[in-house]
Amino acid sequence: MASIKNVEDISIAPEKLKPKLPNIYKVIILNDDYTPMEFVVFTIQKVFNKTLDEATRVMLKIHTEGIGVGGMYPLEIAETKKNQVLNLAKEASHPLQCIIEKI
Ligand code: TYC
Repeated sequence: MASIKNVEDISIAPEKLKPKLPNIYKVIILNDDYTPMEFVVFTIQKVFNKTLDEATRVMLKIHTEGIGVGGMYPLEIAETKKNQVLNLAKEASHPLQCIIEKI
């Protein structure tokens, strides 16, 4: 096996030197005709740690525009938040939908 005699002989691929930021995902909540507004506000407060005021604004944006962003996170956290929203909705028998999308 060839041995390295000089530090100059060590080469590192440029992509390995670049500090890599994690991919970030938007957690998007969708509007529907049946889920009560209060339930959406409650869910946004609980899952995304928002105040009543912030959660109400997000809910109204979803209600008027069709979609809204609860928060933005690395993949594993975004998946967890999405599942928390879907589980709360399922438990309460509401059709509230939530998806994640890479920025
Ligand atoms: N459109 C619903 C209603 O009128 C309220 C609602 C808001 C539902 C946001 C879902 O993500 C949602 N009751």
